[in-house]
Amino acid sequence: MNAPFIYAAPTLTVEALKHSIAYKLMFTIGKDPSMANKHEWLNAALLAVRDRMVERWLRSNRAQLSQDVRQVYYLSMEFLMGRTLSNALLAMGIYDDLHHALEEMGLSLDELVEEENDPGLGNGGLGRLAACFLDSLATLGLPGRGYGIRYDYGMFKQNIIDGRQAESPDYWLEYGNPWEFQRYNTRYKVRFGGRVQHEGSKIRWVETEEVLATAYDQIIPGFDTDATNTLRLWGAQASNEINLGKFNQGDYFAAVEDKNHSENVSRVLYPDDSTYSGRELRLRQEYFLVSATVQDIFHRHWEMHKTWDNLADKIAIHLNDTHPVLAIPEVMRLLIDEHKFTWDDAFDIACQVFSYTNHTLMSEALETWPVDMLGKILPRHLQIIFDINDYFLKTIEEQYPDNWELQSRVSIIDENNGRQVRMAWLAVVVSHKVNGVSELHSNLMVQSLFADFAALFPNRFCNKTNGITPRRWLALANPALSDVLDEAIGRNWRTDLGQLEEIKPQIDYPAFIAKIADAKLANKKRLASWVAKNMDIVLDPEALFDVQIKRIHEYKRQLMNVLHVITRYNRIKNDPDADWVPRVNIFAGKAASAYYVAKQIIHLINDVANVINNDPQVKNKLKVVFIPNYGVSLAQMIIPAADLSEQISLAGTEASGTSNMKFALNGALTIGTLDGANVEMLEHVGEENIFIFGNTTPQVEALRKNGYDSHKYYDEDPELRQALTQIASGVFSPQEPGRYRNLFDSLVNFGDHYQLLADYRSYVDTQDEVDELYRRPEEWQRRAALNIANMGYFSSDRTIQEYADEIWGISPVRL
Ligand code: 26V
Repeated sequence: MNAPFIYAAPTLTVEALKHSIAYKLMFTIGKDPSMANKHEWLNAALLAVRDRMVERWLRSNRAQLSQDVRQVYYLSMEFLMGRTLSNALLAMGIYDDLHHALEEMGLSLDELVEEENDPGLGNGGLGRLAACFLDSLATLGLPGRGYGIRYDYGMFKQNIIDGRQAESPDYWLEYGNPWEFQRYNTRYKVRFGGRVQHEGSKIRWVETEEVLATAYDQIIPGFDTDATNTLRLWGAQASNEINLGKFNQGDYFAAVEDKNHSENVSRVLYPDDSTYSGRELRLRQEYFLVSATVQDIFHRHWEMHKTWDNLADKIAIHLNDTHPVLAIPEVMRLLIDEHKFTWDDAFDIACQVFSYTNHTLMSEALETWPVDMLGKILPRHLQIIFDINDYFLKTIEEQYPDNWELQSRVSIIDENNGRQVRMAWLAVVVSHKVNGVSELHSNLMVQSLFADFAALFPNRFCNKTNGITPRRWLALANPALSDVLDEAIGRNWRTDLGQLEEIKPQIDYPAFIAKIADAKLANKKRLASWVAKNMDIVLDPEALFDVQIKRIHEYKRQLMNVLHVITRYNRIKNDPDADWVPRVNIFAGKAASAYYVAKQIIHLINDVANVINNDPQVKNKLKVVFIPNYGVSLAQMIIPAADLSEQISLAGTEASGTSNMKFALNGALTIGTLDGANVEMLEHVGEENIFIFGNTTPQVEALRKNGYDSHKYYDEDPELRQALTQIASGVFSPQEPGRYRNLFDSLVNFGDHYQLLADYRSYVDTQDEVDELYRRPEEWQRRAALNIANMGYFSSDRTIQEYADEIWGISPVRL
C-alpha cells in the first residue's frame, strides 16, 4: 500500500468555516453569494462540513484495513437516517462554530437545518433501528458497514385532504444530495432471469438480463471520536444506456425504454409494512441489494487477502429481517459456481457468516415467494434453496425418522400454499444466530413462529432488546433538556447513557425538577407554535400533551385511543363546567396506501378532531390534532413535547417498539400494555412510574382460545357503547352517516381481532389515573425525571455492544 497522504485541514475556526462555505458556494455549486437561495447555501454548508469529516473517514478506513479485523455488514432494505447536517455538527462538536459562521454571513443555522430534505428511505421502526445501529457502530468504533438501496423516491408524502390521507411522491433528490459520494468505479452487474446450464459438473447461469448497481457512499460519523463508518446505497443504472439495435433502426423511444425498465429496480421504496405481497419488482429489488452487496464484500475480501479460505473469519453478514435473505443462496452460489468450493464447505461458511433478526410475528408480514416466480427470476438461486432444503430435511429425517408432519412444518418449501419459499425458514436454517428485538418478542418467537426450530437448534435463538441513539433522540432533539442534564451530571451521558442514573439524588430537589419542567414546557411551546403556524390550530402548552405517533395499524390500536377521546368528549359535554384536566391528543402516522381500514382510522381521527375542536362547549379542555406527514424530523420535534406516550398495542403484537424508549428518555410518562419493550421499560422504571393496563399475552391468548365475544363488552359498558354508537351513527360524519359503519362492525360484530373492547375499560380508567397525577405537577415531574434517569439500558450503544460480542464477534478498531 502507498504511504498515507496526510492532508492538514485548516484549524476549525469560525473564519475557516466561513471561508469554506463561500468557497463551496462559488466553486462547487457555481453560484454568486449575492444570488444564492437557501438550498444553495445549505448545500454549500453541507459540503464544507462534509470535507471536515472526510479526513476522519479516510483515517478510519485506513485503520480498518491495516488491522485486518473482522467486519460486520448490515444488510437492510431500509435506512431512515433523518437529516444529516445537525447530526454531523453534533458528532464533530462544531455546532456552535457553524452557527456563528452562518450568523456572520447573515444566515440562520436553524433555518438551514430545516431546509434539508429528510430522506424517507424506510417505512418505520425497522428502518429507523438500522439508522440508530449505524450511529452506535461508529460511535463505538466498531468495524461495520450498512448496505441498502438508494431509492429515487422514498416513503410517500402524506397530505390530509378533507380528513383523508392523500399520497404524493417524495422525490427527496430534488436539490441533489451533497452528502453522498457517487462511486463511478464501484459498479457491479446484477443479473436476472435466464437459465441454468450444466456442463459436466460445472454449472453456469446464462442468458440473463443485466442491470448495473452503482455505489453511493455516505459518511457515518461517530460521536466525539475520529471513528466513522460507511453507509453504501446502491442505485440502478441500465447496463446498455441505449439499445443500439433499436436506435439504429430509428426507433429512438423504444431504444431508451429498456433503460428505464432496468433502472426501475431502485426507483421507489415499497411503502407497505403491513402485508407482504409477492410482487416481482420487490423480489428484484431484494436481489439487487443482495447481489451488489455480496459482490462488493467478496471484492474487498479478495483485495485484502487473495484467498477465500478465511472468509468466515473476516466477515459477518447481518440480515435485517428476511428482506435480504437471498444473500444466503448468493454467497453459496459464488462459492460453489465461481470459487470451486464443495457444497458442504459453502454451506458451512454460510452458516458461520450469517445472522438474522426477526422484527414481526404477524403472519401477514412474513415473506414467502412463489417457487415459480423465484425460479423465473433467479433460477440458480432456486436450485440452491432446494439443495439447502434437501440437506436440511435429510438431517431431520436422521434425527426424527418418518416424522412427516415435522418435516412438512419445517420445510423451507411450503407445499400447501401453491409452493412457496418461506424466507424466514431459510434465514433460520442457515444463520448461526437468530434474534428477536425484546425479551417478550424473543420468547414468543421461540414458542410460536420458530418453535420447531428452537427444539432443533436450541442455541441458535437469542434476544437483543432494541435501543435508540441518545445523540439524535436526546442531544439533537431536545437541547433544552440536554442543557439541564449537562449542568447536573456533565456531558458524558451522550456516550454512556447509564450515567443518567446520576440525576437521581437531585430528583428530590424541587429546583432541579423545576428545570426539567421548564424544558418540557419550552418544547411544548415549540410544538404548539409549529401547529399554529402549519395547521392553524391553537394549543394550550399547559395542557397535557397525549401523543400517539407511529404507522397506522390495527394492532397498534389508534382506534382504542379514539374511543377514549370520544369518551372524554362525552364526559365533558355532560358536565362542561367541571374541573377537567385540559388535554391535547396528538396523532401522526402514515397508512399503507392499500390498507383501507388504516386509512379509515385516519379519516375518523380527523372527523373526530373536527367536531371536538369546533365545539364551543369544549374549548381548551380537549383538542385533537392529526399532524400530517410523520417522519424522523417531525418525531424529533414532537417527542420532546409529549407528556404522555401512548404504547397501547395488543399484548403480543408489537415486537419491541422504539418510540416508547424515545418518549421516556425525553421525560414523557408511558401509558402502555405489557407488550414489546414496554415490559422491560416497566422493569427499569418501576411500576409507580409507568401506567400499565390491559390484558397480558396469556390473557389475550386465553380469550382467543375460549371464544372472545366483543359484543359482551359493548352490551355491558355504557360509555363504550355510547362512543361506538356515535361512530356508527355518523355523529362525527354527519355528511355521510354510514361512513364508519364497517369500523363499528369490525369491532362489535366481526370479532374485534385486536381486542380493543376487552381492554377499553382498563384503558379509560388508567387515563383517569393519568389525569389525577397531572393535577399534581411536582409528582408528575418527579416521575418523568425518574423515567429519564432509568433509560440508560435503552441506548442502542448497549444493544450494539451485545450484537458485537454475542453475534458478530467483532471488536473496535484502534485509531
Ligand atoms: C415488512 C414488509 C413486508 C413486505 C414489503 C415491505 C415490508 C417492509 C417492512 C416490513 C417490516 C415490518 C417489520 C417491522 O418494521 N417491525 C418493527 O421493527 C421494529 C424494530 O425492531 C420494532 O420496534 C417494531 O415493534 C416492529 O413492528
